[in-house]
Amino acid sequence: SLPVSSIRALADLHPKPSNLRFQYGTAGFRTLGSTLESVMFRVGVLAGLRSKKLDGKTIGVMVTASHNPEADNGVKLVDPRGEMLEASWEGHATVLANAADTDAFIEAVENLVKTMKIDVSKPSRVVYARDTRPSGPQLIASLEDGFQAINVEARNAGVTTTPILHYLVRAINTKGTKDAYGEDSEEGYMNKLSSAFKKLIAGKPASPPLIVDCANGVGAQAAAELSAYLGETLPLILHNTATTAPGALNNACGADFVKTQQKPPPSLASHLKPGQRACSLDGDADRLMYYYLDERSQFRMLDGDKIAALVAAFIGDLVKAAGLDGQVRVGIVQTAYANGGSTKYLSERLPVRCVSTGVKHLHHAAEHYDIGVYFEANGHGTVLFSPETLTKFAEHQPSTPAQSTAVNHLVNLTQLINQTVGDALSDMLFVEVVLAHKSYSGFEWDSLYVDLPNRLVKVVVADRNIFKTTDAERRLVSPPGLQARIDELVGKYDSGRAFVRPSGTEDVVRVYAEARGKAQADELAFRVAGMVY
Ligand code: 16G
Ligand code: ZN
Repeated sequence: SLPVSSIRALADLHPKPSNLRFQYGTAGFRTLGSTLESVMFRVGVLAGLRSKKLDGKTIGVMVTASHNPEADNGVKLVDPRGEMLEASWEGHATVLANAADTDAFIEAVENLVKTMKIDVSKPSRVVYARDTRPSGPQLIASLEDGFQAINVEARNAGVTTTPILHYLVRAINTKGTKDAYGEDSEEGYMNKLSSAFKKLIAGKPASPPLIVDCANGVGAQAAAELSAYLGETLPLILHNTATTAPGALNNACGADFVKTQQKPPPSLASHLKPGQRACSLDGDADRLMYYYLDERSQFRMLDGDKIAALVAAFIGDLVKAAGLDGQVRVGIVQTAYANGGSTKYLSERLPVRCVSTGVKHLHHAAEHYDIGVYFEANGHGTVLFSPETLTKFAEHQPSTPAQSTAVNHLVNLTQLINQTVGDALSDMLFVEVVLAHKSYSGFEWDSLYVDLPNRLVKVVVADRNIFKTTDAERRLVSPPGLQARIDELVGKYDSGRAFVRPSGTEDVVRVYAEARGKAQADELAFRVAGMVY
């Protein structure tokens, strides 16, 4: 039975702040770090229960607030295959986090055990990690109390990136099976990625150095390690690596800064010469933005959509070259934020689906293809290879040397790509492979298609819950009548497109607009925002 007295004693040390309500949203729990102690404790207990429910499989717990300001923190759970927590458990997490006091918490735990039919005598295993935020150590201590409360076998993965934690979860759970994902250590991850990379670029001319903006976060550590594994095969010049400098994390740097400000981090300004390519990681290294300066020193951004265009076309070509065309279906998943230029380019080549914002939606939809490529414009994305596809690669009898080479490349890509979740470092290596194979500089890559001018605005409204969407968030069903007015307005703009959706991470409504010209896109966005307000 549940160790109620142990839970009680430890829960009493982590009382819930009475004035706050927590929600397990698209990115887990995320808010001011100093308010999260009770949440961490309770998530520790919940992770143990989730593991028991899944017969002792290892569950991941990542303490991070990604690209948010340094004072924020957060926590999310990772399911046994390295994927996001199953959606139905998000509600359980929210209920546990909001129980008013220890008694209510214990009652909520008992309820969960009963309704989910959890056999509490099963073992429970968890692997956990944190990013470099100053609030991390104390929050980890609360989390560990949660593990202790229900006797979880907990493995501390220390300070590492979100994607490495996801990798570890999958590696641990597949150890010794035919689906073994890799050695369950950070070295195992580095080895796997770097050796696949070296095979993929063998025989290609040496890459010019790549500037990497590490957002002053945990990616700095991982990138330095990776750089040592890569050696001369890919010279990395790391910037913004001040992981202990107060206030530095994500401050005027990182992938989110670059994407939202549409400019390079000021700290890189003097290092960016025309033609030099660079990329930015976010605070937990699961998002990636590339960019370069053109010959007129204009900043050119290569965002998640451009990455999708580059890598999806490459994979599609390899599948053809391998003689697997028709047997292996490659498809792409985007969200409504994907630039219309990218959607047009991609859908002329491969099937494209649009789904709601949030990694879990993209990931799930990508699983329906034999090879599913998904990227959000913000730089989060990966490629999924179905188990049947892996078998096809293994059993395929190439009829020419060219086919054989292409299959080998595909197999090496399955090793290079972190299929559990978007991974800035893995995606960076993938991009570098494609650039090397195609002999592309940033310029040729950027020229695959032209971005439509666009504008994103946030609107603070009295109640964002009245905004309800359909059709992968591209249309509003509520408030009544608003969508018809938006449609009428959009119709007046050349290549106009606009949509309104409530944010899942902030108390705002977001308005996105695109049009043929920059001024038109801005105008459309602000006029729609005016209707929402
Ligand atoms: C979260 C999502 C991200 C999405 C963003 C949208 C995950 C792990 N992260 O950060 O994919 O792009 O939310 O935020 O799912 P919004 O709802 O505030 O626009
Ligand atoms: Zn992130």
